[in-house]
Amino acid sequence: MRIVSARVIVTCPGRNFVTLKIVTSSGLTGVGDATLNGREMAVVAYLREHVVPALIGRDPARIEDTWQFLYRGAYWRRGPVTMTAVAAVDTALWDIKGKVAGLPVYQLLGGRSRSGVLVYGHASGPDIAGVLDSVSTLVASGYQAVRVQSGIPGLSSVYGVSSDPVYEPASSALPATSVWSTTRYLGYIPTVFEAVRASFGPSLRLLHDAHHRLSPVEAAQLGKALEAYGLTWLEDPVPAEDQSAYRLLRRHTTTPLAVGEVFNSVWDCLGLISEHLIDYIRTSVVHAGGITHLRRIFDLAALYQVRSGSHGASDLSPVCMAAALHVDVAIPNFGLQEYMPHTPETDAVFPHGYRFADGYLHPSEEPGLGVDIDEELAARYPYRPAALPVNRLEDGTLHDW
Ligand code: EZ4
Ligand code: CO
Repeated sequence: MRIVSARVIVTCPGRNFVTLKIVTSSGLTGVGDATLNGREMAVVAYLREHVVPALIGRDPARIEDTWQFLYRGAYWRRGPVTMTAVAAVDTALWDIKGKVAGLPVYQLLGGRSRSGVLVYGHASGPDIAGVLDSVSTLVASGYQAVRVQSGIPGLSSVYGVSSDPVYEPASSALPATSVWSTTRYLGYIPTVFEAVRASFGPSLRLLHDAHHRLSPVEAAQLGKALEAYGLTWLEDPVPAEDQSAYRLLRRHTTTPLAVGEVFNSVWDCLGLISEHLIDYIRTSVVHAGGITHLRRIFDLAALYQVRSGSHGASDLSPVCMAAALHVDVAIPNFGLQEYMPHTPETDAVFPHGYRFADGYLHPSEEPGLGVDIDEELAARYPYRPAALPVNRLEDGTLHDW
């Protein structure tokens, strides 16, 4: 069997998604997510210009060799654009291998280690009352783990908070501006968690995402202030590339830490994991080199009792979610999977067999990944440029978003 063609499909059923579809000489096809939010067309060009021509004629069974060929062979390694493109090819080849074997991909990864994949949903509100309502809605739909984000008095827009049921920060063609105050945030967030714990009791798992906005000592203060509320994790407290900050943080708080949604390779994770500076590694299939490389990261993490907590925001397509669930159900050190349902329009473009029940997601039992792209429907939603916002302090200084 040979690869005869590969199509890069861009579609915008409410938001942009990039998908690679690999076609083989036997007629079997495989799909991989290649979506990089706000930088979609860079990955499209990388795939169309540099990757797809080199795939034609290759044996689709040689997943590892193809990964090495694309990673080492390019000489220019790592980075979000490169690793998203490599991920798309790798994911599509695992899909094909599953179809050839007649098995769901998790069977090729060693089979089930658990009966389902525990997920966390997103709760948010403009203030404490709104947050409590939002957490109630999730709990009523079966969620056992909830990420809590809140509006902050005095700030007009805050990361993770939206009046729309579907949170979509990448909306305008050019970046919108949010205004941020760490002082206002640090003063309010502990009161939000105090109220949520008081209303929902000790067993609901609670998480919070600081979205890279704090200095090391501010993050240490927040971690300490939240200890009383028993978080499952505090996510991205400081900018992800400031890795020595975690040494300082660890000396001051036992709030568990989760990092990795902007990491692309095992090299980004190595120090934080091997020094026991984090508790959950949040790399994803689409942004960390596909199933092959994500599993390498999770195997490293397992040596240091670090568990997976994969990024699963709605800007990662159902193709990525389908692939993530096969990995999640198979690895020994699974922690938690992020889950934001997609819109009905997106679900229709990407028919899939995974399902949610009682706080868990379950991978498809179909051969391969159990997800596809309806190319005719996808063509009805042309690409619309959409950028992530930038964040400025109250005096106008550019800050991390
Ligand atoms: O801001 O996926 O944990 N989830 C997140 C996400 C990210 C977006 C960026 O594209 O932090 O909402
Ligand atoms: Co995050």
